[in-house]
Amino acid sequence: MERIELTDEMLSVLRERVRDYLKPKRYLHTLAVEEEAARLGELFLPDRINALRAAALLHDITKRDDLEKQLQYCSEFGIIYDVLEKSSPKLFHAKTAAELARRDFAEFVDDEIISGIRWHTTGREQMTVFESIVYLADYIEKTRTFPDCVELRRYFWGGIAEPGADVAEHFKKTMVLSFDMTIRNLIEENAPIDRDTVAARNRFILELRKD
Ligand code: DGI
Ligand code: FE
Ligand code: FE
Repeated sequence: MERIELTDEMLSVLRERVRDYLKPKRYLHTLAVEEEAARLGELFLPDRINALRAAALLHDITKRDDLEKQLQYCSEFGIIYDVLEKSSPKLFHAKTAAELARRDFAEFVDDEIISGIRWHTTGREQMTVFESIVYLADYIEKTRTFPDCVELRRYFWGGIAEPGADVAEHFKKTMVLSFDMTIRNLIEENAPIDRDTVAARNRFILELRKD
């Protein structure tokens, strides 16, 4: 699929249309992810800022749906899942949001936007810069008050502000730290860790060793 050029007017329409899919608090989070993704885009992907904004606006559109509804989407869209995912129902929403966005918001998406939505929760091995930006924006957007999120936000923007900072390397280090935090919390909760999360962390660590 070709890349789509989203105008500011299209983003305004999208911003109103996604409101129907989100609870009020989630809508505020979504708008904050949009702003954060745009800031990160200015640093790392300046020609895709509006696409990043669209991915951010759509990333949680199935978050309010319960397990029954998630499973309904899975059969409707032919989404395959395993036992591990079924035991962690929070993992469904990234997959189902990607498919719902493709169906209900076809005129606002391209493959890059869909994959940004698809991988925003777990990450994956060899994540693209686009996927990484959506993932990180979700983690560090300014309304998040969870201590790890606050710490990661400070770590990332603090490192960027350092004179002579290697921004690409610092971005990778921030990604590793985010996975460390997520994995640590999952262990604390005795929850399974998705293989894509582990693969994503491993890949960023290997890339840092190469540098
Ligand atoms: O949808 P949001 O709340 O904005 O954020 P998100 O899509 O990153 O979802 C966060 C939730 O997903 C959080 O409760 C932890 C969970 N999660 C993230 N990675 C994994 C995971 N859960 C499991 N079981 N395994 C993972 O690897
Ligand atoms: Fe999410
Ligand atoms: Fe989110």
